[in-house]
Amino acid sequence: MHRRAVRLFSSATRTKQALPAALTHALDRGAPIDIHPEVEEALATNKPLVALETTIVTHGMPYPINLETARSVEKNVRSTGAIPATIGVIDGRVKIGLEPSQLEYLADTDTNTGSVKLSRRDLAAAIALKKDGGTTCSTTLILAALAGIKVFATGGLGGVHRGGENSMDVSADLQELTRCPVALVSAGVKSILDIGRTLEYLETLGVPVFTYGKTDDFPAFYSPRSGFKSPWRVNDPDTAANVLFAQTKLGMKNGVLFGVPIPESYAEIGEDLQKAVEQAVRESEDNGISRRGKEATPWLLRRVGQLTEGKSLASNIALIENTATKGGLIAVSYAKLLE
Ligand code: PSU
Ligand code: MN
Repeated sequence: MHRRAVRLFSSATRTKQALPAALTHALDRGAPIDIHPEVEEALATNKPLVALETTIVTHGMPYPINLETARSVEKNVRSTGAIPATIGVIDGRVKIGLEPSQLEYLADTDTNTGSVKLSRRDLAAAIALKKDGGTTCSTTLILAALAGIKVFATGGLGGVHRGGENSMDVSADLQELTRCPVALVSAGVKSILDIGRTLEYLETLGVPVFTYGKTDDFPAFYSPRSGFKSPWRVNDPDTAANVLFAQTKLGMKNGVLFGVPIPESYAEIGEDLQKAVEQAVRESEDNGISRRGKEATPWLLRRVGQLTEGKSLASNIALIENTATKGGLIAVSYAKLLE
């Protein structure tokens, strides 16, 4: 308790002036946010930062692979010259940038079984009830935007679930992209979803969608190509950064989605994984999981893992390591535009 008070005090006197205004105001209102010193320094000096989510750690992968992946994703961000800011909630406090021990704590789902999957609707509850939680894309977008972090790398964005036209199961991630001026770099949306309807919905919301790569095909998570076309394509970090900068200059408040295809060497296995995905989706409809809201995605990911004897996990790791690198490069390019 004493240490926390000292840290807040020192940040108030040292660099708070240089932090983004929205974040400063939140801290002034007493928002329970702890900013990692390295992230704080990067924010104050306009160094490139990449936000990373933690639902993939708490609900997306088994321990200890989740921890190893989170670490290697941070390493890939660093390899580009950018600084990772892994975001999560511990004991009701928002962490922007996790200490290694905090990442380990959230990842160890064998011991720490109480972490909540935190979407926008859950954030205030988790803070008030002093919970631990992994932030989904939606909550990570909110907190990245609050902190002025312009790039967020992840594996798969949520979207319109299969049968979503009846169940209305549409991830809050999509809506959040209309509110947060952040580039979300992902391997597309998960193939457990209805990719066509997800793209239609993003069009309705006015969210720009790009394939970041050599084809127009929007990526399908485990597969580089979904069969659906992206409205736009870029193939280098400077152009991606220019898109984001154009939005900034216009004062637009929405995000941008960059879909980075999984490396081509995973294309063949992707086709096998897709068969398991179809089976898992059928099972979830039969056993009612598809109607259980936030439980659906973690259940489907786990089931695809079982059906493919872990092969889906290898692809999942490869694609998120890849988006982390691309996200880092975009963040570095964006920071140069601000010089
Ligand atoms: N993709 C993964 N693993 C995950 C997720 C996506 O490979 O754990 C998480 C992301 O955090 C995403 C969330 O924001 O699932 C979407 O959940 P829902 O469909 O309930 O909105
Ligand atoms: Mn949902």
